[in-house]
Amino acid sequence: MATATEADAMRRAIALAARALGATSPNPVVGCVILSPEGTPLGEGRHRRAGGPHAEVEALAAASAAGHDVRGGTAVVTLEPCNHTGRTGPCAQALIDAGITRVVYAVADPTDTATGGAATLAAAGVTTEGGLLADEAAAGNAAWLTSVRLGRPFVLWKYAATLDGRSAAADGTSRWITSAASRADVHRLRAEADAVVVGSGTLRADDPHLAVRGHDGAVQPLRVVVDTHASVRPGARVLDDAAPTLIATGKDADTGHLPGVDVVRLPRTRTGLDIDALLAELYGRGVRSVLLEGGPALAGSFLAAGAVDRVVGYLAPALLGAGPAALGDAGVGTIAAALRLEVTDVARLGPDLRITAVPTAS
Ligand code: AOF
Ligand code: ZN
Repeated sequence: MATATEADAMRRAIALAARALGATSPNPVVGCVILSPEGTPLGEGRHRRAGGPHAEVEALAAASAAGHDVRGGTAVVTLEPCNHTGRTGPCAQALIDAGITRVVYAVADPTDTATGGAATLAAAGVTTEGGLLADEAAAGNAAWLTSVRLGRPFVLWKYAATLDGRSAAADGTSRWITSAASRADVHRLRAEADAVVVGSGTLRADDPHLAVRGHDGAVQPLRVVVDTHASVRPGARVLDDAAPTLIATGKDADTGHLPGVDVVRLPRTRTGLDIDALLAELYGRGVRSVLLEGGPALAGSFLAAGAVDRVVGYLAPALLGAGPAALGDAGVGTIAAALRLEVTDVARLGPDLRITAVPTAS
């Protein structure tokens, strides 16, 4: 059984891991705390970016830099220590070499490449215990774990609407439906995502910038415009150099007006570009989490393709009575086919409500 001290250390490790959200793709976020045999924290670390040291190695280095002897100590880590030599060496072996005699982890490593760390540790005589605060740690790594399971990026669809579900007024104006608090929260979602995806209609209507503001050190997400006919203007704000940008367009689109812009050509479907092909392209580029920011037609295509894993709606206490709905055609023709969701969180942000929901398994 894990001790209360180890549970506290795991909470700390989960918090450390969360700081790296949005910076580690295609890798998970991982945090680690090294405890002395008496339960005193000796060093802590997190995996900061792919190619960099794993959390365990950073924590061991921190303990050693502080002059601590970790022999006989315990490593508390949010993910089962890896067993492979990838861009860095295997953490299981690093812990064994350092003289760690107990390892408590939250979630098993689900990848074929890295799995097996717990068995390696046990074979070397290290006590191992998995599953401590597993739900909390898995929630912190939800995007990465989902991407490993599905072989495509995790997709979060975010929208802002009035209480009657409209995302713009009848004349097309939409600045600002939700409060500054809600908009700041969206910047956090962007900072945590590897890519931000919008459709060309949103680009035409709002000329959004889509870069992250107010998060020092955040890795800028890849800005992706789904633009079947390559209608983006060369001066669009999304094309500036604040963050990388990818224009996804149809096989036959003319992109002569976009020299130097990163363009990918994808197959078309009846309603637009092939969403599965888009997600496969992004996955191949290392994207593990996508923030889908609209508009209504693109969100409908993603939902119709079964490619939304979480919905975050910002609802402002305002009514419009006319104007475009937050969601366009998602292939639902009758009430029995409604896309049913389960609400996982409700929060108040300034005057607004933020509702988080996940599709129910059908
Ligand atoms: C750990 N601790 O901090 C991380 C782990 O790209 P590489 O070579 O660094 O390996 C990445 C894989 O290792 C990743 O897919 C996941 O299975 C595991 N990540 N493991 O013990 C860490 N980041
Ligand atoms: Zn590792």
